[in-house]
Amino acid sequence: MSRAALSLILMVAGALLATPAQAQLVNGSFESSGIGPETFLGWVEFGDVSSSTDLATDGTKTARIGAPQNGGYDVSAIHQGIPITPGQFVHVTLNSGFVTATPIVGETRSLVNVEWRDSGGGLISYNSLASSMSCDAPDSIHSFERIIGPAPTGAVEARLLLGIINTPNNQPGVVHFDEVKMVIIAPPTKLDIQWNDFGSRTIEWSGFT
Ligand SMILES: [Ca+2]
Repeated sequence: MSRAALSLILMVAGALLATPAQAQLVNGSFESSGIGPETFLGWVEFGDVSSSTDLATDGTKTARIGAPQNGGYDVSAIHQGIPITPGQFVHVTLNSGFVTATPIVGETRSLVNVEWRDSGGGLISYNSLASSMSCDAPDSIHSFERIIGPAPTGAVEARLLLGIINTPNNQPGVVHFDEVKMVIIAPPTKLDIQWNDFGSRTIEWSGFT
């Protein structure tokens, strides 16, 4: 191979590696295993995260995430981002639930956060919602759907964080997620904003970043 050809190949490879994050989430059904310490391909994790077959609605696997119960506002979660520009909105859909053997108890609840990140990876702001709570029936699936935005000034990434949070009372909980999607959409109409399938269950957390 000529030096020029090799150089071209290296340039192409470099361009591929430098390509920004994809416009859609990878492995939102959690069917593909991760590399190294990560349980799931495409997702970064921390805390109590594992693969499960309970409550799968697509394929055979879900992301099983357990509350850490370390005496504070403790979080276990997975996260993955897509590129965004200021003013854009994201449409998030997913299924979540818990099983009878490991219920979500009391104030413990799932987290569906969209974090707006700047070019240095710094957190600008975030929107925090809950998809599963202790008042839900066990062994049932909640279909969560929400339009979130707009992305603030300086945002280059919309990072979806899925997890569970317990309060200092250390109540337990394990949540399962499946069929997770987040896509960029055009700015919503007034009708879109009025539409809300989640009722009064929107929860804003100010103590956790
Ligand atoms: Ca799945």
